Amino acid sequence: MERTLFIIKPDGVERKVVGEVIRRIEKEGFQILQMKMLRMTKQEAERLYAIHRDKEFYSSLIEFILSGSVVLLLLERQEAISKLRELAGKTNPAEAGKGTIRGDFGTTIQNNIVHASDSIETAEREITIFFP
Ligand code: FUP
Repeated sequence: MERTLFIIKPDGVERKVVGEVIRRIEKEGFQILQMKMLRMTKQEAERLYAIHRDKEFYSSLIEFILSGSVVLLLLERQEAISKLRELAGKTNPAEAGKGTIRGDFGTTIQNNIVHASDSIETAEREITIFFP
């Protein structure tokens, strides 16, 4: 069994697709171990996106993730990390396939509805930020 961090970003909450997104992941066999809705602190956002600190989109990305409430889920499943990223779709909604969460609900590469950890190491680091 693997654990991963899943985030429904402010655009997902704003667009009222929280229920639909959670329905999709439960249907694929993910167990919700913990879940909470909150507004991230600047410090949490900076820890989450530390790897992107030097990118040109970084400040805009931080501003976006702080712009509203997010839903944080600690999920468990076999091969949870790769399966969840498959369900989420490619980073850019324009390239994400139909039937993926980002493909169906995302609008721009920044406003792409959800975040899903991309490796075992990243998942451990990200889970610690929000579910210590
Ligand atoms: P992903 O692992 O699919 O979430 O994608 P990345 O780690 O590459 O990017 C993290 C977040 O940065 C994305 F969800 C959205 C944002 N981003 C931009 O805003 N612009 C870009 O050009 C690339 C990523």
